[in-house]
Amino acid sequence: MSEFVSIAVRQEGPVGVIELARPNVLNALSRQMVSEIVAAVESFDRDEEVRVIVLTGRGRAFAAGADIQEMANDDPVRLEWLNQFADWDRLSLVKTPMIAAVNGLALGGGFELALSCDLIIASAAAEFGFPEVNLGVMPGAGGTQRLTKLIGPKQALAWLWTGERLSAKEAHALGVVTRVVSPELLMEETMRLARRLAEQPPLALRLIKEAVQKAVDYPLYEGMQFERKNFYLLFASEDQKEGMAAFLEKRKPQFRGK
Ligand code: CO8
Repeated sequence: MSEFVSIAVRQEGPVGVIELARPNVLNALSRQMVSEIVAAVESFDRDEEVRVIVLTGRGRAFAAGADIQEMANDDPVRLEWLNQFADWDRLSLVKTPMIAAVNGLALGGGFELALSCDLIIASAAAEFGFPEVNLGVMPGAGGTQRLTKLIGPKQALAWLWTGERLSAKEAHALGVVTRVVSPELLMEETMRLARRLAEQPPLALRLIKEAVQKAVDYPLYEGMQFERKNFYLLFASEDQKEGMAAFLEKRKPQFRGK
C-alpha cells in the first residue's frame, strides 16, 4: 500500500493500522487524504487476515477537519459534481470493527471520521469539537446526524452551535468516547483492545456490529427481527460449533472466521 502519500499504513498481525500523516497541517483532511483513508480501510476490510482496523493521527492532531485551503473557493455546483461524500458513505459499509485512537484534536471532519469508527479510544489530551459554525458553515460528513443520535438534540445543538471543544473526559461523560487513557498509553491500550477483539469470532463481531447499527435506525420490533436473523445465521458458522464445543470440553476456542 505504498502508493499513499497522506497516510501511513501498516499491519501488525491481525490489526490494520492507518495513520493520518500530514502533521504540519494538523492532518487536515484533503479530498485525496479521505480517498486514501477509504481505500486503505476497504483493502483491510477485504483481507481475511485483518480482524480489526485502527485509525490514528500523527503529531498533535487526530485531524483538524476538512482542508480549509482546498474548500475555501468551493461552490454548490462544484460540490455536487465532486460528490466527495460518496467516499464517506463507503466507510459506513465497512464490516470489520474499526477503532479510532484519537491522539489530539478531532475537529469538524476529523471528529466525523472518529464518529464513523465503532469505538473511540481517546488520549486524555484529546479534544473534540465542530468548529464549522465559526467558518459560516456546518458539518457535512454526518456530524449533525451521528452526534445527535449518540447524545440527543439538546446536547448536540449546544456543542454544534457554539463550536466549542470538549475534553476527552467530557466527551466520555456524554457517551461519545469509549475510553480515555493517558497520552503515552494511547496506542498500547488501543492495540491491546484491538488484539483482544481479534481473538473473538469475527463473524459474530460483524453481525453484532450490523445489529447495533440497526438499533440506531430501526424501530425496536424491526431491530429485534434483524437481530434474530443474525443470531440464526451464526449457527451456520464453524465458529459457533467450535465455540460451543470448546465450552463443553472446557478448553479455549480457536475461532477462524468460517
Ligand atoms: N485545514 C487546512 N489547514 C489547517 C487546518 C484545516 N482544517 N487546521 C489547521 N491547519 C493548518 C494551519 O493553517 C497551519 O498551517 P501553517 O503552519 O501553514 O499556517 C497548521 O495547520 C497549524 O495550525 P495552527 O498554526 O492554526 O495551529 P494552532 O495550534 O494555532 O491552532 C487550531 C490549532 C485551533 C486547530 C487551528 O488550526 C484551527 O482552527 N484549524 C481549523 C479547524 C476547523 O475549523 N476545522 C473545521 C474545518 S471544516 C470541516 O471540517 C467541514 C467538514 C465537512 C466534511 C468533511 C470533508 C473532509
